[in-house]
Amino acid sequence: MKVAILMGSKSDLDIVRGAFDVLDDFGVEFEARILSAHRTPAEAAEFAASAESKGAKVIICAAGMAAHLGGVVAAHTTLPVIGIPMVSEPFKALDSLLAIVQMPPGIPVAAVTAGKAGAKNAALYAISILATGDENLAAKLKEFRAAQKVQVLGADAELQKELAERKKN
Ligand code: RP5
Repeated sequence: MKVAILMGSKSDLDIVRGAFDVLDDFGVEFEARILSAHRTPAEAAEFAASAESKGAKVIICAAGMAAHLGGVVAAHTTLPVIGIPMVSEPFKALDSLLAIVQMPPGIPVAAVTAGKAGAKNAALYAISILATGDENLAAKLKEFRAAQKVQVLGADAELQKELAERKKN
């Protein structure tokens, strides 16, 4: 296992699956658990404390509402921790985002945006951390960026064609 993923509830799983997809695409081994900072605090702490010895290089924590999971995990490990704020009622993702980023100095947690984009970016960020020590993965990341660029430039070329047609008519 290279990446450990925790989510606070089964209700987070649909969004977190987006991170599984990216890690699978890059061939990065991960382990994922549903463990809560509040409902299963001992299990979450034990998972965090043992992740490094199981080979994890980075931990992703998805949580909503009073999203303390990333902070609690970071308190039990020196591995980099990335938080994904979950969208929840009544404050959407703002409460989760603030809970994740408002760590006291000394125990950092990085945060990505909420929702699907956040899950995808958490996985990509974890991959970029792993890629600093893995040439293969670094090459795959560069390929991914190049493919993304081709897609955007393709869309732009189509738009220019459409606009040129409009001018003619
Ligand atoms: C958090 O509370 C979880 O991460 C979830 O986003 C939120 C709501 O949990 P459920 O009531 O849906 O289990 O701990």
